Amino acid sequence: MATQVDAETLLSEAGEVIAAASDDAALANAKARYLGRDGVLTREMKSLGRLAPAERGPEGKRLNGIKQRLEALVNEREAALSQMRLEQQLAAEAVDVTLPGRGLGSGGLHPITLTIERIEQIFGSIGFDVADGPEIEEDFFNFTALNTPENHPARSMHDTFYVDYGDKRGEDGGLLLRTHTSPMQIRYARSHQPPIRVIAPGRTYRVDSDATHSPMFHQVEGLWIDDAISLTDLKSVYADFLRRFFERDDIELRFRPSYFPFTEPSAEIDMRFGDGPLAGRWLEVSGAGQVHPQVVRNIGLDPERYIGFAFGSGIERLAMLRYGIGDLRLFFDNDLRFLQQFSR
Ligand code: 2NL
Repeated sequence: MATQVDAETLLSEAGEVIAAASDDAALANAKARYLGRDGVLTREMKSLGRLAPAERGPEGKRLNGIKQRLEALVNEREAALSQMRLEQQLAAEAVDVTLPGRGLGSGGLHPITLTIERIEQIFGSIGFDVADGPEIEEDFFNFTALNTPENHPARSMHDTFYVDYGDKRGEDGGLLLRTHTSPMQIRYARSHQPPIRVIAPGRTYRVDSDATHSPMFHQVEGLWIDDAISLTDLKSVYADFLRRFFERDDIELRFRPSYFPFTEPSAEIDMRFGDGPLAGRWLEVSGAGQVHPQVVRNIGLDPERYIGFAFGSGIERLAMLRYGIGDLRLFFDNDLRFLQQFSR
């Protein structure tokens, strides 16, 4: 009994099955069907032994020829599938190099920075210098020079962050995160001659954290000392500042008696808009006063000869009033949707 498989029929049928294999798994199945251990061709090969010896040689040759052509068909299909895969991948990963670039997103200044720049510009225009100084400060410049008694509650660890900083020690012993920007003014006043006319904006730190207090916040202080600077000058300077800061002239000021160790007399400055959503409401915007004679002495001047005023205002508060911001924490959340509203 002969292995009478017809080469052309087999090859054309196998050709169709192999060509229809649309992925590696289908091709492996097709290959197994013709060339595998239970495949059509293998079966034919196995039956060679039943042929007459004289027929085995030619028939074996014929089957081998078919096998080679089948293998060639499988290899071709394999190559075609691999080429298709590559083309699909290239199409999926195609980059359109003709598109315009995305560019670098432009940064912007933080609203607190913008507010500080605005304050510096206004005070600069009336002759105030800008002081700078360390945020890690010595006890002397933060408290002692400002006439703050040794037992004052502000000096307690409940209110002030103290810093352990190797063997670096201030005159009175400790280092701390400055609780106001006054120490910059003390440093400035001790190294300049009157008239001393300076503002000191910057970061300050207090042990306080809730919806309306951040442990880090910003202050601007002002100091003007000469031989005849009075609270009258404070009122005109601060009124001018507020009118220019808020860009309106319907602003009223009110001084309320208060107490600070570094000024005497001391006052809280309230302001009131004549118009708009806050009209008629007194808003506290600053502490202020006449520089205490002991502080004048501590900066190296004779209080019999020199006199002046100082004030301290919260920058977040001024920025919130100017921009209509309702929540202090927005300044520190770093949410771009908030911050981008201020970049110009
Ligand atoms: C407040 C109070 C104030 C000062 C700060 C000051 C600075 C020197 C001398 C004297 Cl060098 N005084 N600064 C004076 C009065 C009040 O700030 O509650 N600010 C938010």
